[in-house]
Amino acid sequence: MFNEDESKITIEIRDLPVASSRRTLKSYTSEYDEVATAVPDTGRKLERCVAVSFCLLSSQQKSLDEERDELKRQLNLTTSQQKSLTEERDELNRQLNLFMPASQQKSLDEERDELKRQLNLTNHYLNQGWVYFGSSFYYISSVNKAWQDSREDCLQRGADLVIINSEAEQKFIRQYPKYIWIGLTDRETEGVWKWVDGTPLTTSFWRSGEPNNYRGGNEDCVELTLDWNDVECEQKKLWMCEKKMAL
Ligand SMILES: [Ca+2]
Ligand SMILES: [Ca+2]
Ligand SMILES: [Ca+2]
Repeated sequence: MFNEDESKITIEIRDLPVASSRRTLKSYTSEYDEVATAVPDTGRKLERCVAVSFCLLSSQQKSLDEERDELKRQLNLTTSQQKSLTEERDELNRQLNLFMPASQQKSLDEERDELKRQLNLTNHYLNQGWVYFGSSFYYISSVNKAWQDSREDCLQRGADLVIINSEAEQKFIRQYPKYIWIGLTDRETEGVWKWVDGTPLTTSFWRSGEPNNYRGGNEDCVELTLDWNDVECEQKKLWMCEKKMAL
């Protein structure tokens, strides 16, 4: 008969091709007991034990094979579903192109981007205290500066001193505090008034008796009170910037 220690057999399988099948088999006590009862011979019992162990291994191998086959099946299913989705997407694109040519889509995209850009810019100006009127944003300063420094400030803000193109614009600006610089000057040629964008003066709103080049003729810049007056450019005044933007 076997002693107790012999009833626990450990067999290591080293030569199976699949690495995962190299496992330590141990303590198949119950299987061994069955074998020990049926076959009294020690050698045969061992053979039977090994045979039982191989059976178990084969069974595990089979189970692994089945698992692999199932995974392959699922992978194929996924690939097939993906192919079907790709085809569906292509068909939708084809129908969309039929309905709306690519050039039209591009144009809509560009329009959307432009609207976004304008919206961002509008928010930017409104947040900085600019006011929208007609087709421009307007900014009025809170400090006084000479005409040229005032203009520099407007340029730094992406704008220029205000250009008054119409009576409506003139009326709009008259609501603001008196004595503000506007973008009109005759510094280049005395008596030839030009706006800061280089355009000549056509519609004017001079106060009666102005421009008068008062006291020595050095009045080359224009302030807006209710109407316009030419004054020396070095005087320090509030100013108004204008940024044209059609919304
Ligand atoms: Ca204007
Ligand atoms: Ca002058
Ligand atoms: Ca004057």
